[in-house]
Amino acid sequence: MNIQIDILKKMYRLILSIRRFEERATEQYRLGNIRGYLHPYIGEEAIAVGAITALEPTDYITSTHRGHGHAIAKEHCLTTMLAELFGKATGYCKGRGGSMHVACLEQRNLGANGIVGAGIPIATGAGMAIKQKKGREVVLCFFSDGAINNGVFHESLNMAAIYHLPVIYIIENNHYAVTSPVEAMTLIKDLSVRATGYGIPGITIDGNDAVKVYETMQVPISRARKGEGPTLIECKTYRFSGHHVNDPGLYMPKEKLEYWKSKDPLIIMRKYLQEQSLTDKDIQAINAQVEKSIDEAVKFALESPDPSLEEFLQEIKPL
Ligand SMILES: Cc1ncc(C[n+]2csc(CCOP(=O)(O)OP(=O)(O)O)c2C)c(N)n1
Ligand SMILES: [Mg+2]
Repeated sequence: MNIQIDILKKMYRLILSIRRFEERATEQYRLGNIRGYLHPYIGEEAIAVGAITALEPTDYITSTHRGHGHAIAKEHCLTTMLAELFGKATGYCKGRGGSMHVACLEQRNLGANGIVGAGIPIATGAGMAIKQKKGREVVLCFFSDGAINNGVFHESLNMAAIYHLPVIYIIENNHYAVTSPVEAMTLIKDLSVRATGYGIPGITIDGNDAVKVYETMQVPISRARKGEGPTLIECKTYRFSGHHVNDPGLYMPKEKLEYWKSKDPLIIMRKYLQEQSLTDKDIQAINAQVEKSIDEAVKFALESPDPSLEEFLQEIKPL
């Protein structure tokens, strides 16, 4: 491993921020302060954090219905995000989007998306725009195993391949699409073998190890910046709970869940920090910083105003 300690500390802070943000958001959901759906990313945090930390701030991402982790890894403001989940006027989308539609063009997040697979053509289009403008940015496109059997997956990857677009497609294989196990939905074991069908590189890695994800990103990012085209990366992982906060996940075998929990991205990241001689005190200082920012986010979201009806209607433009 050849990563600076500051990057390791940043990745630990981001993984913990996602974890605590979602734990606190779930509490607020149970209290009735967040409505609709909430899809936790807990257990999968190393993918967003490892992959996005390898980017430059001017690079783009597309996200999914399970998108809090991507936004937090892109250093979105936790208070503005939680306010959006609460549907408050102070949220990223003025409370119009909620959990599944956090987007921030300034921070180059082209959006979470409630439609499975819909980020794939958006990322591909963004890659085409970058190519037309002769830019050097890259696009990271996140989606899970359920999206790979959608038609847009095939169409987009083939198009990105033939035009050598600067897009990196990341399959967060958490082994389920709602209750459907991935083994029942495709006969291939490593989902990255699909890359062969498009003539592009495909890589399968452990998605619970943020350092491994970060390191794996280096070659695909440099290829994309040089105009050498897209890469497909499968990150194997597992969600630590059901599909959303109201799904008890009874179909998830206990032994499998325990196995993946023993590979908790936080445990793995703490080990890396300890190997670099970071003391418990140093780690506790990061923990305290994260806790403080989430306390502030909860307070801000609770105290923020709802969107006013007048302002709401101003944004609806007649045809
Ligand atoms: C096009 C489309 N089909 C179906 C749904 C309903 N739906 C919501 S989430 C989901 C499962 C998605 O599974 P996956 O892509 O593996 O993402 P994960 O939930 O595992 O992150 C489905 C089928 C939808 N939102 N959009
Ligand atoms: Mg899935």
